[in-house]
Amino acid sequence: MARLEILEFPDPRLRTRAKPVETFDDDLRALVDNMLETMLAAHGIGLAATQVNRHIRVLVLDVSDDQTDPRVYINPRIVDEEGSRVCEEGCLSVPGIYANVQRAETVRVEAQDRNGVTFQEEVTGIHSVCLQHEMDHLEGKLFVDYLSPLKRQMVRKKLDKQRRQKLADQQKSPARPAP
Ligand code: GNR
Ligand code: NI
Repeated sequence: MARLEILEFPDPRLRTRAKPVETFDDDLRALVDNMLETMLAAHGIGLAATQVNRHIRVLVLDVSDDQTDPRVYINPRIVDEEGSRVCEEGCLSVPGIYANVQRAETVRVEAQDRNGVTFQEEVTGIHSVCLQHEMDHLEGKLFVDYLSPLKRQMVRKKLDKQRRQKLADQQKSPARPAP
């Protein structure tokens, strides 16, 4: 297992539209395991392959309280949806930014598991919000796209500032070289 690098906004690779998975092999299962490890290490509740620069239709979730319920969705599609709700969202690719987004309240999703077996499931609450957020990633879409252009500009500036601050901090106390 390995931790993968997570791309960050405004990286243009996050805008890639993911292609369907056609082969369910050991490479795919290794990607799924690495995505789960990366998501848990980053304290995320979901991760799309797009975020780790793999442009295929794979996403993982774990919305359980103690992160013991990993879920895998390959080639997911929403077959039915109902209601709407607004939820404050965050994203591992847009660190430190939170904003309200309107989504369907309940969705019925059809997807394949890591062995290619098709299943259907109805999800609601944070599970539904997170699933829709991850499916947006597979389309090259980010939650900040739902904000006004002015707010999105503010997000860019805040991220730039965070990155400059991080660099400055690193220069103040550089990591000691290995002996
Ligand atoms: O960890 C995450 N939390 C979250 C909170 C509210 C709505 C969506 C999410 S998904 C996010 C992880 C992530 O960026 N997945 O793409
Ligand atoms: Ni995200």
